[in-house]
Amino acid sequence: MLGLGVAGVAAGPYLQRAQDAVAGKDPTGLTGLLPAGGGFRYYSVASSVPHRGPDDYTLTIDGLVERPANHRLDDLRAMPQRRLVRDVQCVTGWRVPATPFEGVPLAHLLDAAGVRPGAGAVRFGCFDGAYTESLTLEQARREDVLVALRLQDQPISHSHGGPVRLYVAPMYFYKSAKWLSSITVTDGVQPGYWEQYGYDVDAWVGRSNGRDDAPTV
Ligand SMILES: Nc1nc2c(c(=O)[nH]1)N[C@H]1C(S)=C(S)[C@@H](COP(=O)(O)O)O[C@H]1N2
Ligand SMILES: [Mo]
Repeated sequence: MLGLGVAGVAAGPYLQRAQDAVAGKDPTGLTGLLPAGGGFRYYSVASSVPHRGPDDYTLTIDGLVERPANHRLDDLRAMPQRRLVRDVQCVTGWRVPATPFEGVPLAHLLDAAGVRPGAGAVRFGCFDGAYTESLTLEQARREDVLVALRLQDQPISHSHGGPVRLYVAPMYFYKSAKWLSSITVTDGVQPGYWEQYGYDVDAWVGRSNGRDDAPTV
């Protein structure tokens, strides 16, 4: 526990520098600079992102599963929903307290697809065509990981990654991939977009931020 806390503090400045370095290459020059209201900041590594809604949104589930699927927005809305109220914490320091997210538990979608024996991880793709994330299968099955349809009790807006984004409550917000379009079950973890620039693959929000939701083992 103590080790995790110390690692979190030590990693902070390094991660900030990593993000600054990458922001310098951002074609828009806007990444991380635009306040998005309500304490959020707007982040996108892509300069423009298409809009998708009930007529043209699909979430693909594939990879090491028995029953690959394409879910439309209405399909997702008809599934069991869970609402969580937690603090949002970006690794660069900004935080939005007590933020409601609501959506389908990722574990429900994985169970519906039937994860094959031997699978170990999940990779997430986005319809911005650029961002990726991943989780171990054990992390992905946590009850506080959602395929989110609602933020602050409203449908998720385009700028917040709507109509569907991932929400990984116990981890830094970079894990919560916006504009989610695919969930691929894989053998092992493939580091996501920011993780290739030095962010932790295991992004537990640590004690240094007043929380410690990491496993105690
Ligand atoms: N597709 C996509 N998802 C993303 C990002 C991104 O650039 N593209 N940025 C991540 C980071 S670093 C943060 S802090 C949050 C920001 O979410 P917001 O724009 O809704 O505040 O989205 C995360 N998910
Ligand atoms: Mo972030």
